[in-house]
Amino acid sequence: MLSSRMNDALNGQVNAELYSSYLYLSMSAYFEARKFRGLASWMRVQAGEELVHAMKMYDYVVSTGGRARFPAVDAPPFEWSSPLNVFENVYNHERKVTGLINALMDMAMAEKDSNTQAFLKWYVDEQVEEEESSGGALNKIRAAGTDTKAIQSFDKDMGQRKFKFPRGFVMFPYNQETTIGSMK
Ligand code: OFO
Repeated sequence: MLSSRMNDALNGQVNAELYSSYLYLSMSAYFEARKFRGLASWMRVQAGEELVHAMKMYDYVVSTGGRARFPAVDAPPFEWSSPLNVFENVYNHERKVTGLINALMDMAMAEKDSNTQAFLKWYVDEQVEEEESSGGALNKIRAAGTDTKAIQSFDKDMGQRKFKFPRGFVMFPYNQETTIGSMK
């Protein structure tokens, strides 16, 4: 059973994950407008992953008898000064999210809520990956500088990223026949 404080804090994180999804979709649209299809695709996959992060946490709140509540999601920025500036923002954003997850873990430990601690461990590990992948992308685009060929090759490489659901996560538990991408 979640304490009401923990319930509120997890609801706050669902909101933060939804904001992340919004942010990356906005970045995807920025790259679409500039014809960087690979980067647009990478950001779109990232937006999908953030939605999964939100849903996984929502499922945890519901399954532990908590009550999900949905305050407004902030509007993300619409413009960035350059592709490099986008990735600087991605990296900084992920570092901020790591701080939010660590604060949730501190709260679960202070409340001796071992269930929530075990649940949050997945997010702690995920944030290590998020910082690694966004930091790696930032280093690459920084190294490309103003070299058009290097930026095009970065765009192409980034477009190879594939979306994967986390192991064991079911997006539509009440309708197992729904397959993402099957509807035309
Ligand atoms: Fe949900 O990890 Fe990024 O923000």
